[in-house]
Amino acid sequence: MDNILLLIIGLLAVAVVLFFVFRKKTPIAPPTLETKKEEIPVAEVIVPKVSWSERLTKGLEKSRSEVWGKIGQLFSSATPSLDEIEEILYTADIPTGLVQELLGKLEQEGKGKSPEEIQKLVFSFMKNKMDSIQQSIHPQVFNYDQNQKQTKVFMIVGVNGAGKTTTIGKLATKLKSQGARVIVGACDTFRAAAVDQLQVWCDRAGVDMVRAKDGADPSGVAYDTVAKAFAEGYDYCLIDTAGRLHTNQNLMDELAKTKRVMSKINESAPHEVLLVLDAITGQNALKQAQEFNKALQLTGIIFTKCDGSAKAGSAVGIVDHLKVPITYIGVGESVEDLALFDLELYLKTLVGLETP
Ligand SMILES: Nc1nc2c(ncn2[C@@H]2O[C@H](COP(=O)(O)OP(=O)(O)OP(=O)(O)O)[C@@H](O)[C@H]2O)c(=O)[nH]1
Ligand SMILES: [Mg+2]
Repeated sequence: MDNILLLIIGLLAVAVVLFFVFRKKTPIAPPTLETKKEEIPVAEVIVPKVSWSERLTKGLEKSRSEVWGKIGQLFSSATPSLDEIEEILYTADIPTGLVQELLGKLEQEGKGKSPEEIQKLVFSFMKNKMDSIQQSIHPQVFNYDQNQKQTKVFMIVGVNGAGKTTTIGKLATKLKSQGARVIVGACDTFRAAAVDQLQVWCDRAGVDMVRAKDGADPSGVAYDTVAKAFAEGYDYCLIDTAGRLHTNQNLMDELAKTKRVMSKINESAPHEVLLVLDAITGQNALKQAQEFNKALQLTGIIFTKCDGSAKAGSAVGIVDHLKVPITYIGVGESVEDLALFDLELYLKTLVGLETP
């Protein structure tokens, strides 16, 4: 009996020891470090879509406020200031003949009219000067048509820094977004940086580019690009050229040669020879245009940087004298800042009349 009692006591003692040894430790909860996630309000970035008409209005602001938009007010006042009008037209680089013609028209038809009626008079004067030349543009050349059979070749020329490469970048992007297959020829082989600049645009646009070694013959690059464009059925072939002074005969001859070699691939090439003119150049732009036209028989003008000066109206003198239409107009550095030239919209925006 005593033995049994001892055994029970022993077992109980062992159980108590085991209980304390194997007692499951309650894990100590770590300090709560969790910080309440703050709801950071995500500002919704709404990039307003700026229409072309708004871009043009902004781009031509200087020319409108300093020159063309003022004429109605100046002429309709109690003491019409013809001298002042004459002066601002000259500072805006409007050729003498045109200035005198416009002043004559204002004197004949503008007396007693409201500022708005005078603005309309200026508008119709300018339109009359440009309309028939602008009609010679074939807009279908510049807009991609899925059914087009043949490669269209555009050769882009101009003085240094006019905006050739940027314009080609914008054009390539636009045409590609219309669905066209585009190839670009980097014929400004004088500067490696020029080719790299074009490469950036082409990569961004997702279009192909033909480049040669620095210092290669530019007409050779033009030939290779046009040959590839025709052989592989590209829709558009855009040829960038090095900027040059219109007074440098050797460089102008080289440009004429570049143009000639393209026609060896296909006699219709280049379909467009487009001179890029910087609006800031004003009166000198006409001189440049005349020389480039003499060497290359231009088919159109691309009027850039109209946002940079009050001289955007000088387009009227250039078109009137040269009889070459403006095909595109540029009012800034982004792709959306270039568009096909619409005479009515351009003139209305320039003189400050209501646009559709
Ligand atoms: N504000 C403004 N700047 C422009 C416009 N078009 C081009 N530019 C700027 O003008 C500068 C010269 O442009 P480029 O395209 O390099 O001119 P380029 O004719 O190719 O120059 P070269 O190859 O050196 O002869 C660049 O800084 C462009 O961003 C425009 O319509 N408005
Ligand atoms: Mg360039």
